[in-house]
Amino acid sequence: QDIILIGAPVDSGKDRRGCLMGPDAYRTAGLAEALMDLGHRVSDTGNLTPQPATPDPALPPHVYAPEQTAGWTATLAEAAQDALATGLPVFLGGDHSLSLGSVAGAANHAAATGRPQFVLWLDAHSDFHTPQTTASGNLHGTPLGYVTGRAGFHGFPPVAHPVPEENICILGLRSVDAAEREALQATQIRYHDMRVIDEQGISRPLGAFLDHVAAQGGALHVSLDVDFLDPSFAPAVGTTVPGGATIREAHLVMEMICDSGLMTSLDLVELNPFLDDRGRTAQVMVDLAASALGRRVFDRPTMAYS
Ligand code: DIR
Ligand code: MN
Ligand code: MN
Ligand code: MN
Repeated sequence: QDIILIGAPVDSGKDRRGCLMGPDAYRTAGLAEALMDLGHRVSDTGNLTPQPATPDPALPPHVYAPEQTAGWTATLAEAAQDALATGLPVFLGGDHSLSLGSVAGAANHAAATGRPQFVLWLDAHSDFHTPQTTASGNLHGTPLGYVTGRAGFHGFPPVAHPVPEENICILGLRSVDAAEREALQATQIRYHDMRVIDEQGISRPLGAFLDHVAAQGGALHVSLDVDFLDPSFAPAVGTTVPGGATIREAHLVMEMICDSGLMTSLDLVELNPFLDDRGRTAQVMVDLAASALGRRVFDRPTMAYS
């Protein structure tokens, strides 16, 4: 497969800094080499920079850095659409506000090729806010609100092809505020919190969703937030929430995605290398990406985790 690594050092989606170092942490942890070892052709386009954008006075004043994120959204939507014409883009974040652009661009490409767009959201949070409903003012909590076409994103590029709610599956939830929960419950989004995963195993809800995507002939965008994982082995994220996916649950998700053959684009988001412990979170994210793109348990190279 042709894999295109796209550096997206987005750091405007929340006020805690550090995600801008994410792309280089993935490079340092050997992402390109891991994917080449699996037989892929890998290119690295380097890091993008955001288009200039102007602030929109209709946004609530507590929203953090909206014009930077609006600029990133425009840049990333174009980059996603362009890359999908030639391969499978992997967005090296950057915080989760990069997915306003990566998912919107993927949906544009899918529409142009006559396929429905599906999204798998692996996250402790549902990220379904709008600039009007966010209490924190942090736009990394809004990408699913944006790509489903919710109102209130003043100053952001219009969403040409909103992703239908019923085409979205969220796995890993364990931090959803009241406003978001109410909004989510009124939608067709398939969301599964950690309790469901504890009770049923992660393969059941995921398998049902992947079957659905396959039956619809869909394109699948996967968005992997570091905080989907338990902070005991993935500490490098600003919004750790205890009780996350285990390393095996996360690899199983990636292996099932690989087996499905459905993934057309991937985000690796919210890694904050400033908070990491000798690079181990970056390494886990690289290993998960490798599982999604063909690495198997039994031919995993012998690695020394110190
Ligand atoms: C939180 C943060 N729900 C907010 N969201 C995060 O600020 O609205 N998403 N961290 O992954
Ligand atoms: Mn997120
Ligand atoms: Mn999260
Ligand atoms: Mn407006």
